Amino acid sequence: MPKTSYNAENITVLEGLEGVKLRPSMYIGDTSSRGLHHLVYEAVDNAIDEALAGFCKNIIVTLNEDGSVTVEDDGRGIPVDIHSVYKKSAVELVLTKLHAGGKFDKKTYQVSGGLHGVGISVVNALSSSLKVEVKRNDKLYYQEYDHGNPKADLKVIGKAEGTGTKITFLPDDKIFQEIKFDFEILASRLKELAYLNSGVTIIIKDSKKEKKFFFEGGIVSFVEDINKGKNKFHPPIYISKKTDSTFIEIALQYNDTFNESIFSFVNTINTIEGGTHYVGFSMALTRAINDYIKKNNFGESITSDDAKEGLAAIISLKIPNPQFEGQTKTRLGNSEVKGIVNSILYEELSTYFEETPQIARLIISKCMNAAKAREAARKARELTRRKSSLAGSALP
Ligand code: 0RA
Repeated sequence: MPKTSYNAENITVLEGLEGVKLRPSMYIGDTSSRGLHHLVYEAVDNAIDEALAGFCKNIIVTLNEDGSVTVEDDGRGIPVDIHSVYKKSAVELVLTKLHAGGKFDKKTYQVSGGLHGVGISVVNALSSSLKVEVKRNDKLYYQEYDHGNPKADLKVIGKAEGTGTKITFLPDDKIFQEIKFDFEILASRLKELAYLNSGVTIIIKDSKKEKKFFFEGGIVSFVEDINKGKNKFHPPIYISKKTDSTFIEIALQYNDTFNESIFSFVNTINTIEGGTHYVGFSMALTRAINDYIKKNNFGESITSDDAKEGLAAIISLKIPNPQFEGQTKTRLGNSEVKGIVNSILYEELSTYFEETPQIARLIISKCMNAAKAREAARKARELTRRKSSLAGSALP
């Protein structure tokens, strides 16, 4: 029964986590393996936020023998001071209150990379046990939770060097269909995060193996890796633009295959269904190439499919209010983004073509070959159709 003595804040705190337990899918998508792994991403996102703010260099994810996971970072450490209204440590508020990030120093585009961005309290609510250690003020602080409920207040348990946060949690087997983590699933997402946050080292390990991801070159390294072992036409082209609230980065490099390998991310979320940023990218690429063809009287114009043949590219955006649409909420809907990406890429690419005509010619002849092949394939198809329609009457 609800107690009438609770004030408004208390109710938010208490009901917050109960709501998460009642409807976990609303917060983490589902309670299958996908949702389970999302717990780790949510915990890692908090560390990534510290890295984006410039305070964290290393993140270590450990899959423990008992089935729990530890996420450790060398950021500032979750604040430990007692909140004047709640009379609880900031650590406890961050772990028990939805959206209690309290990071007022964050730039607007530095929104959480988590699919839902709900914070570490959701991980706590969905864990049968969670332990947090914070290194701050040369002290080591500790607190433990049981199904999201603190077993005791945060307390000092020793001295510490440096700063950081270490969270160990065991997912609740009453909530998740299975609670076994897959090393490779986690590793591939952590690798992606390391590409998208250059300079941050992310390690994943269990009792048998360890993988370390660090990419000084960020998305340029990403493109280089996609093109590893393939013939390249030019060094990767890197374009970046920062405005007040948005940050756009694009890396691209053509190879001699016929496949398109374009990956797009918004606030580190892989937008596999594409969206306005991808449309803007395609438009700018095609327009810059067609302009160059026309200007130099090279011949017929190409289509956007021709422009993307043999192209490896990463589009990474950091924007304040992403609108995710589609079946899996991985298509960017923000209409303004199309024009922004289109104009930035068009301008930068046109300049690049002007400044490096030898590379421009290589890229353009590759695209014009794609156009020729497409035209030849169309003609061949038409010819076969004509033949088979003539032969059709002769069928038994
Ligand atoms: C609130 C405020 C500050 C940092 C954090 C939370 C924080 C949370 C997590 C979760 C995992 N690792 C974390 N690291 C930091 C800002 C602290 C300050 O102003 O000193």
